[in-house]
Amino acid sequence: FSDQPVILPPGGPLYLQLKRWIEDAIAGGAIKPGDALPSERDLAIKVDVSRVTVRKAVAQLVHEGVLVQRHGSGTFVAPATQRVEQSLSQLTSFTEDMARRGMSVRAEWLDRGLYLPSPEETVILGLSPGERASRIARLRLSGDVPLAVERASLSSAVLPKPEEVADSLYKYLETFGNRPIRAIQRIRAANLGEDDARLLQVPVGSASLHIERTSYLASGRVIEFTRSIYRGDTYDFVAELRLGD
Ligand code: 16G
Repeated sequence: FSDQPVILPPGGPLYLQLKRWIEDAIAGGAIKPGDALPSERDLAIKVDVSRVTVRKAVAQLVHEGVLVQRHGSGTFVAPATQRVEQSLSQLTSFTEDMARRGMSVRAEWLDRGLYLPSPEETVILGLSPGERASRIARLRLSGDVPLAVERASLSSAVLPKPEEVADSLYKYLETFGNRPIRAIQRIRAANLGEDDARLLQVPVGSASLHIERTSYLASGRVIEFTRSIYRGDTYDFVAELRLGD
């Protein structure tokens, strides 16, 4: 933000003019991904509009995923994402995939607990009568960039203490000899609803990939049923194809 006076693009309500001005500043490179926006007060003074106008423009840009708000530290231009390749032919964990790319990995926990299973969980996980479903749900990030939302269900017999999963689910399962060795994965395109868009910090309606993975132990027992939502602007899924017989 230079010291030049701000000239808002004409047309429409003032908050939309300010919104467009911020969008143009980002598109033109005057403010870059990760940059902090001036405080609401400073911006109001600089642009010579009311704080209500600034708040409205910023709220809309946050809703659209252009800006992100971090509690206590302010408003920032959403970090740029780099696309990554994800193999479709190997049974790997998120943590392993990220380590292979040399990227950091972090989770924000949305849920960890034992629940009465849904009919779907009972059938897919092959739960016995009275057995609970152990659910873990988390937002998976690299640094500040959210990449995926994952909601996993396991039987309470294999994961009686979901709160003990600290980082990698597969690493945790491996310590009990329960690492899955095979999985069926189904991928479907979907537009993001409000809740998941907010978590992934992208505009509502953005493209995403909904992935369902059912994983099996060597014994043939299902160990995990996970629904993942991957950002469409980040992932390329790659599989090697061979000529069939
Ligand atoms: C991957 C799997 C997910 C599994 C997780 C374990 C997809 C679409 N999903 O994200 O099913 O639960 O890895 O990762 O690939 P973790 O060991 O790092 O927790």
